[in-house]
Amino acid sequence: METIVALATPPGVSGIAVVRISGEEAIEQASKHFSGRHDIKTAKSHTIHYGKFVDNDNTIDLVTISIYRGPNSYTGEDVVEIGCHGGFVIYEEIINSLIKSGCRLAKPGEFTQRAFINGKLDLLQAESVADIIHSKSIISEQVSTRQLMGNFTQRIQNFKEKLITIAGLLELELDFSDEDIDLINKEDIMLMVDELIAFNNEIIDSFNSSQILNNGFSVAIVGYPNSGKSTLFNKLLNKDRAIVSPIPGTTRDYLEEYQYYDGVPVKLFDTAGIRETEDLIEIEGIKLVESILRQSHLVLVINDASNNQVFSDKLLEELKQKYPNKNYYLLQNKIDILPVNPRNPKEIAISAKNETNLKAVKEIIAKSAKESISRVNDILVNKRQYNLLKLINLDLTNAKQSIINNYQNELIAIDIRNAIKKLGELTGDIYNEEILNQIFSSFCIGK
Ligand SMILES: Nc1nc2c(ncn2[C@@H]2O[C@H](COP(=O)(O)OP(=O)(O)OP(=O)(O)O)[C@@H](O)[C@H]2O)c(=O)[nH]1
Ligand SMILES: [Mg+2]
Repeated sequence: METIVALATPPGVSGIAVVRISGEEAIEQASKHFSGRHDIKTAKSHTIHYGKFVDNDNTIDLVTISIYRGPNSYTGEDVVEIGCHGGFVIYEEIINSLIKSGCRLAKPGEFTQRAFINGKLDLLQAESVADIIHSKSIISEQVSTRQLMGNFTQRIQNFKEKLITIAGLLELELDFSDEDIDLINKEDIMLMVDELIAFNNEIIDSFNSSQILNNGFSVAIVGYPNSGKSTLFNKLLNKDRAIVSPIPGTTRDYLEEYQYYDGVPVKLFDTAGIRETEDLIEIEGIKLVESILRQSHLVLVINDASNNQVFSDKLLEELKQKYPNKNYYLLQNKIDILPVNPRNPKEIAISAKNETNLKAVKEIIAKSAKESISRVNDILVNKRQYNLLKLINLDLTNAKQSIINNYQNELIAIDIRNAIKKLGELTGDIYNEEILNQIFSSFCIGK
């Protein structure tokens, strides 16, 4: 394996930065550039050395060098971590000197990929490294950390062992098929398969929650022009982010901002007012509203109640028709001009401008966001895992159907074997180059 090098910390101004080297020649390469009290070539594993990092006769920086000898390192290979000063210049010079003397710049995720290949992490754990690095919320960070410690893998392994037992018994029974021996009761298989499907569904459900934890719970503010969408957006964010004006059609593009509600990241959208218009830019903006509605979890329809209370009822009905399965609230705005009585619990009277009753709006966002992640349990899955789990469930459902139809053991066993194979792909017991590249390319360089 070639010896690879990359910056392991984010680039930028900081107290220290860490350059990581991994591979057979890691220690040798580092020693070529190190001048300190000891020769690091003979240094023991897990020791730190202070000295100069030099390139030819130039001192680049005063550094600390941490030595990890394989297999007791992150990647399982010899690893050297160089602690240097932050900023944009020093680490680049250090990396360039190392490349000049024979290291290669690491590809995104290559350190973690090597850790996986050397058996330091399984695939689920490797993927959760990416999730931890990218996680936008504390809750998702905690779940990914648990996953890194192997919780999910353990549950999946149990799952797999049960299936292997079933498949084994079914196949064994085939050998005795002349003798009419029942090694395994079909009803017992049904029960086990049902249990596994339920477990599987639980994980599949948590996918949606994990999407929300990683990408945010989306809340769209929509309505006719001039209803007060941008005013509400600004008040919720506590800053003048969007332009507010009495001219209808002020917001053309959409605006998007993150905010935390009870630890859940919420993505708030301000959108262009919906109306018939000849204005081309406005038409484009209105088209964008549709794409935002599609990805939203909660939709706040703002009505200008000073027009009248039922003014936006038609719009609300149309949206519900077009985008069902979303949570809708109708906010009656501008009650400072004309007070209204809400007609149902999904209608709230506010004045965005005077901040009247904004607390109720915030509570709705917080409550919906919180509910949306209640399915997370202990398991976070990503798109690859989610797709595999769905396919596994299909195999299991087929197996179940074969039992119901009283098909031969052979046919039932085939579906169960298929499910077992996919479970192997899930944990990475079975993998191919393509899957690996796809997973690790989503990492950043240096991870
Ligand atoms: N009296 C009163 N005026 C409000 C209230 N909320 C917003 N307005 C006013 O209504 C006008 C339109 O507000 P915006 O927030 O720009 O409305 P919008 O829905 O974003 O409008 P478009 O971007 O054009 O679709 C502005 O003059 C606001 O000051 C309110 O609660 N009470
Ligand atoms: Mg606006």
